[in-house]
Amino acid sequence: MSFTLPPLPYAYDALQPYMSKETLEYHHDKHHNAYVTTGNNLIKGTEFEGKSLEDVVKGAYGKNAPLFNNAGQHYNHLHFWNWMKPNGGGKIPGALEKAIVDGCGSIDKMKEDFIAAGVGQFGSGWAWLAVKDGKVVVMKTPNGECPLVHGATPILGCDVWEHSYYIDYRNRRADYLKAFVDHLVNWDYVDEMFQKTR
Ligand code: MN3
Repeated sequence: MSFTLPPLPYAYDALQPYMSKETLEYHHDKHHNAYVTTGNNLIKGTEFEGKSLEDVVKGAYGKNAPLFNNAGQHYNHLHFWNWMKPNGGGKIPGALEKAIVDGCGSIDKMKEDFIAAGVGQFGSGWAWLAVKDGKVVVMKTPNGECPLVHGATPILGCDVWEHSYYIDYRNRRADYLKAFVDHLVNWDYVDEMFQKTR
């Protein structure tokens, strides 16, 4: 199975004013596409050819860094586009809301910790909500890593590489993360991933 780049699940201008058409054109069409084509070149002839994307990500971690970086970023971005929607943020589905309160203390605390994780990630990386040992936790990872390689299952991630926000927010990463949490998150998709961990 080779990696393919699906179209964005909404129009390029659908997330404005929180994420611009220009950002999505570069981020999806250039950055994500590069992970797909580079990943396809790197996987050829390896033991990972024909495996599921999640198995490639987990198997290549610590073993084949160039392949891991590209497969990991492909996995992260496939979900990232779906973790956002126009008019996002807002109501969190009931069972997920309860699990977040149980794991993080409160919804406000989860948002605060999620933003702090993204701001505190030195250099490129991701802020996450993940399920670890049955509990919803906030995590952060560098570069193309995700919770899958740290014994957890990601249910929400925010890309804090500069290519994700610099056109719209310049150096203001905290403002980008706040806009992501308040106006972009597709909690139905987060809930879908959460339900699969139950
Ligand atoms: Mn990115």
